[in-house]
This record gives sequence, C-alpha cells and structure tokens, in this order.
Amino acid sequence: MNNGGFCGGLDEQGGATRDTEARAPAAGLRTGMAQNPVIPGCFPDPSVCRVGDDVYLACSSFHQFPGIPLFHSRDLVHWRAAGHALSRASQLDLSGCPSGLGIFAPTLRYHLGRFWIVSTHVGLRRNFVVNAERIEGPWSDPLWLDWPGIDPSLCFLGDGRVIISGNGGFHGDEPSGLYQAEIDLGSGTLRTPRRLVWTGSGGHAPEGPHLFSRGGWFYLLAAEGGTEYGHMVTVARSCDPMGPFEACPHNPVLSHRSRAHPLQATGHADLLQMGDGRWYALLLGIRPAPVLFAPQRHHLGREVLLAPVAWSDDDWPVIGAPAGTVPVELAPDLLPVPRPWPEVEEAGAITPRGLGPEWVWLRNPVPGAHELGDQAGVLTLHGQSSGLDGTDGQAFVGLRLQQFVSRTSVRLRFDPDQEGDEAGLVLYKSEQFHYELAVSRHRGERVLLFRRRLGTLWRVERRSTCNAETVWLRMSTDARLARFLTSTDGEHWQVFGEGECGLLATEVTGGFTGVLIGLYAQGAGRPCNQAAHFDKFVHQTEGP
Ligand code: 6LW
Repeated sequence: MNNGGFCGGLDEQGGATRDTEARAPAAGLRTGMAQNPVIPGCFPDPSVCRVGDDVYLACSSFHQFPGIPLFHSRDLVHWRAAGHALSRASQLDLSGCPSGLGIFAPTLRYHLGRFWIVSTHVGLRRNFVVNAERIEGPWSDPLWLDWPGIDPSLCFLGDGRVIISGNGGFHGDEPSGLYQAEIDLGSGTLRTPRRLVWTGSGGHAPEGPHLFSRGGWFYLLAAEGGTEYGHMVTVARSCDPMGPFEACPHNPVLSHRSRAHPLQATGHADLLQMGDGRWYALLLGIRPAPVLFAPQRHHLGREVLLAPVAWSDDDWPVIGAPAGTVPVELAPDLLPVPRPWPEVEEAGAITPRGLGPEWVWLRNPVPGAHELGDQAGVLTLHGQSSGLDGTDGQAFVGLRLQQFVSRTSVRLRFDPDQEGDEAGLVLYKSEQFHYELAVSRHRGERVLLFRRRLGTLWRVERRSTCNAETVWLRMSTDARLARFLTSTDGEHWQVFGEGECGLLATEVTGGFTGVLIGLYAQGAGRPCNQAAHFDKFVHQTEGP
C-alpha cells in the first residue's frame, strides 16, 4: 500500500526545515516483522471474509465516491486494492452529503459463490445489501432493507437462515444495544421481529456487531466505548445464534484506553480463521501524531490493524499479543506465511486509462468536470460553482494521506479570467477544514494564494502576483506541519505557506475521516470559464 518512499527527508530549497522530533516512527522495521497499520490511511470499520487462500476486506467510505473500498490479501499483511462495491451513481447518491456522513461500516461475507455486503447510507438513514460473484464486481444495485440503525452485519447459518445484527439507539427512541432478526435477502424483509439481544458490557455506544460460530458456540463480537480513545472490543456468546447471550467474563477483550501506546482507539473488530486453523482480528485504530508536548490528535483517520487471536481454555477469544493489545510490530511466528503482491504502478498515477482505485471524488463526480488527456499524466478540471466549502458538485479528485511524511507535487496550467476563479492543491479534511495553495484571479490580476479555513476562521494568508503560464505546486507533510511550496521550474522551490496538521485532526474538526490530498478547481459562485490543466503529479510517502 505504500507509495515507494523517497530519500532526503523534507528539507526544501527555500526554507522548510527538517523536524526530526515530529517525524513518524522510523521506518526501521526489524527483519521479518510486519507493521501495523497493515492498511494505512482512512479505511475504518474493516470487515473481512476468506475464500480459500484469499482474504477480502471492505471498509467505510462516508461522503467519498466510489463507495466501500475493497482489498485483497493472501497473508493479512500485504493488501492490494480490489475496487469498490459502490461505483455507479445508481448505487450511491451522495448529493449534498456533508463530510463524514454517507456510507458507514460495511460487513463483507461470502456465501455459496457470492460476496455479500450489508451497510448503511447514513444520509438516507437506510440499510442495504449489494452482492457480486467476484470481488471486482459487477456489484448489484442496492436492495434496501427493512432494518434501521447502523453497523448491520450478516451471518449465514448452515440451515439456510440469514441473521442480521446491528445496533440501535441511533434512530428513534429505541434503547441502545445490539439487535438481531432473521432476514430474507431476496426481499429485504424480516422473517422474525427485531429484538434487542445484548446491551453490551457496560461501555457506551455498543455497536459494530458481528455474529460468527466456532465450536458449538455463536459469538457476538461488538465495539463499545465510542470510536474514540475509549474504544474497545467486547464479546458475548450463546449456543443459539439468536441468544440469549452471556457476556465474556474477560471483557473488554481488547482496548488501548488509558494506555501509553502509539496505536489508540482500537476497536470495531471482525474475526476470521485462516486455512491453517489460526484466527485473526482485523480492527480499526488510530496513530495520534507523535508530536511532543501536544494533546493527542490524529489526522490520518482510522486505519486497519491486524492482531492474532488465540482461544482460552474456556473458549473465549484472546485478541492481541500480549492479550488485549495490538502490537505495532507483528512477529513472523504470529502471522501467516508472507505472500506479498508484485509491485504495481505507482500509487496516484494518472493515466489515460483513468485514475487508479486510490483516487476518490467528494460525493458523486460531476459529469464533464474531470477529463483525462490522451497523454499519460494529464488531468483537466472544469471548476464548478460549488467548491471546497460546498457539499455538492465539486471539480475535485483526491488521495488519502496514508503516512505522516509525504511529498506531493504537480504542475498547473490555469489562466482564470473571472474574479475569484481558482485551481490548486489542497489538504482537505472537510468542507469546513482545509488548507490550499492555488492560482486565482484577484482584482484583475493572476495570483498565487495560500488560504487556511478552520471552521468559521478563514483567511487568505498570502497572495502574490503570478505571471508564469505554468506553476508548480507542492505540499510536504510531516507529523506536525503541512508546508506548501511553489516553483516556476519544478526544481527550485519556495515555501509559500504552512499549517498545522493537528488543526485538521478529528479531535479538532469532528467527523470520522482522515485528510485527503486533492486537486481542485472552483468558480466564485459560478462555473469557471477556463479549464485547469494538471500534469507531472507525483505523490510519495515515507513510513512504516
Ligand atoms: C461506525 C461505528 C464506528 O458506524 O464508527 O468505530 C462509525 N465505530 O461503528 C463510523 O465509522
């Protein structure tokens, strides 16, 4: 998943200095060790299933399009993108969807030759299933379910029954807790009434249930404590898939709450058994930036972690090593035999075939707003009336920032002829929180500008005349700062502005996502007359 690291750190000609203290934990991985997160960047609420030797994973995508990113692995450590489950407008309408709403917490299962995903469109307050024969699709259009709440999960029983689980307390005045029913996936209707089966072990926000069987038991795995620093994994079990469930006496079976550990907020796990009989948990966690003397803040989003699972003598899951802990480094004896994927095209490549699966749009792409040139690497954006502050119809494409240390450069040719039109490079958390370096027209003059928007505080920090027809824009990040640089030749760079990454962290902004690095164009309340042409895009990260 990492985009080939670069050497030389972050020193930039023209001023930016290296900030060793704020850098990510060194990439000095010990031989044979694997590293958490196994999928870095904002891929929360992982759910997994195995088909023979192949393991597949799905996660939340919120307001981003396409929806529900999918991954494929053969060893749980090396993951490659396997497309998206919701890639057509007929499957996913995100019009007007604010950042952080949209698609939450899918569950991925495989049953009798088909993949099934059940998930929630939070904006519509509805749950749905889609299915496909192959993970790459085509995925069906959604079947909307007669099932409220969020975090739906499916369990296919040997006798043909399908159990849906989910949480309550989200819509209406239903008490919080974990609910179940038998469902008919042909019609989306319930065969048995929705019932509260477990209120959890006492933590707030019991959610993210997954029901699975092992030995003569049905286990109901859950998340509690909220998805923040109090997050935990808890479990209950029953000899009947529909309960009554008894809580594990060792709950929470995993949590990093109140622990000094580089991985925090660990929870929302899904379990799977590999072909050799060993069990593993895939779960979410965060890496608060390792910045000294600062409150904990994370801006990369909730990432995918891997932990081994053992079973106690009395048949309860023991998650992590040591128990209850997700290690940063995973020793080879804890893991399946490594089966890495061959190297692929550089992540973030722009080719005439299209943008790779790592690129996302904010909400549904606007037809005609994005064009790929005949030559590799050329992307043209036609600025729309809605821009970075809006929730509809932007000309924007972005990549998740997956490591603290990164460098992104692009060349831009843009000659705006209307006051306020602009195009550029943005570090985007949400419509209310972003930093951007752009070419614009201001008082009749073409200018370069650097703006910071932090909630209701926003300001163009710097503006200067720009006579060059093409300009180079760069963003370099470390754990602490995002620095924006400009160049006229792509070789000599000057710092134009900077902003703290921590001010784009979820602890400040709220929401559920990490930051995106985006290319955008926007008009001041009306579409741009002139197109913005981007090329020479390079995005590199350095990290574990
Ligand atoms: C998800 C909930 C959660 O639905 O975060 O971590 C929510 N847990 O279960 C959105 O990702």
